[in-house]
Amino acid sequence: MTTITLPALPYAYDALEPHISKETLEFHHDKHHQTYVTNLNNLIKGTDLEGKTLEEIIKASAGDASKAGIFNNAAQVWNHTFYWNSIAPNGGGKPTGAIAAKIDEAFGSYEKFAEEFANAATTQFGSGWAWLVADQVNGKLSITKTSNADTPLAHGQVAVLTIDVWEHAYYIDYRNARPKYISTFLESLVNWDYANAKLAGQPAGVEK
Ligand code: MN3
Repeated sequence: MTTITLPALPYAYDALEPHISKETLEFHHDKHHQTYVTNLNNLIKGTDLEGKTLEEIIKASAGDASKAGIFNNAAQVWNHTFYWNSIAPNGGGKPTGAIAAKIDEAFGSYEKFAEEFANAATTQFGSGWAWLVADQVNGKLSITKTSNADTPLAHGQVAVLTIDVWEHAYYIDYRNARPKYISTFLESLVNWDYANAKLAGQPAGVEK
């Protein structure tokens, strides 16, 4: 039976230094992300969700209290793969491509977008994620934040970009300074090529 697997990081473990260390990526990918994959496979084993795609598992378990453990682990697998692709070496700064115009249209300017995104990521109380999402129908961009494992995929939104604001994402490199991690994400890490691909609906991700 097919199981859910952990995708390799799309770059070397030291590729994001000095912004995100090799040590952080080794813990975050090889330990945290792997644990969600392992837990999910254990939870779906022998159930009707075994053999389904990750997206099918997330949608089938969202909002079902009896499947909360499955949803939490499945969504965390998906969210983390999305996050690895949302960042890249030599990333960050102003967007290029189609998303630049869409951001101006939705927020007024890149600076206004950056301010709102940073604000959402900073004010997500406790563990969670901040997202740039597109409306499934009209494609309009907006910013949202989700708690713990929750994901735009469970709310009919198209994810375009995400930042993980669980403490394990930044504590080794930034200690408690979440705002510094967020500003570094925006200035030096955002993968606008990936965001453009998600916006265009291209299957550029490996989160499936
Ligand atoms: Mn994480």
